[in-house]
Amino acid sequence: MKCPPAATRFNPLRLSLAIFILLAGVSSPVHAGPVVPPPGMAYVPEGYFQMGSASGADDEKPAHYVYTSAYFIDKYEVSNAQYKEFMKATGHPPPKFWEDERFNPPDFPAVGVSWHDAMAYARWKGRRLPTEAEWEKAARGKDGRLFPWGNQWDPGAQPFLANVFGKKDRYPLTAPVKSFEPGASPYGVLNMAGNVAEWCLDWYDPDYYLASPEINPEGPSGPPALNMKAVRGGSWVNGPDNARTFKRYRNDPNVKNNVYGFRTVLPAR
Ligand SMILES: [Ca+2]
Repeated sequence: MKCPPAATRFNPLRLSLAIFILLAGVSSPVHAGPVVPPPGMAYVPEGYFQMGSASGADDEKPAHYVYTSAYFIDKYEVSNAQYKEFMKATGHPPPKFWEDERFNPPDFPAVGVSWHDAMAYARWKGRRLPTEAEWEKAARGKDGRLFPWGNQWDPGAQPFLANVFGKKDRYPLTAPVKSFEPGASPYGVLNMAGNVAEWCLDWYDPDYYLASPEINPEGPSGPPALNMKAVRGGSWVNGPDNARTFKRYRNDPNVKNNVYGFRTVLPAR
């Protein structure tokens, strides 16, 4: 009796191999490749970073490790051009200083916005303001640095790294949101030191770090006694010490001035 040709002969070993390859292909994780942030945003991966400072002001202590889930954050402060789109789409009233030519060029940061205005813009974009933890991690990375670019800063030396008080950085007031590229943070986020100080999501509590959760802290659950929101990064009216990555500011969420702006966050899921 003749055997069938080799190519058509039943081969249990070959069948097992085929099933294995099929199952392996189905059960293997999909290799998604590098994360592609939405336009104008930077990706900050999940993980721990050092928050606060062991030797700074009382509200910056103690230095402690905090974990955040992955998120995207605006690479730039929200500009007047972007805010104009929001006003056009929603009828939201213009910020204070909207007609002030010193602050209103399209590529300059939106100022004169309250915390509530900033939140309204963020919601319109399907986003929110960064928590203090998200803001600080995006500014300083995981090595506890003092400034977005590192630990050293001579504000008069080139390249200029940030817009703080004075004219040495070429800007006596605010600067375009895409300026100071050499001062980018480890995640490529610009102007986390200076230019406009930035509203954060959290209520401000000077004692929050003494008992804050380790995972995704979001600040006190309700308004504490001070009834103020956190503000970060320092601005064009501050000196270098006040533009450190862990420096905490606060103010009434209704205040509108020409030194506060904001940027938005989108959780990465
Ligand atoms: Ca800033």
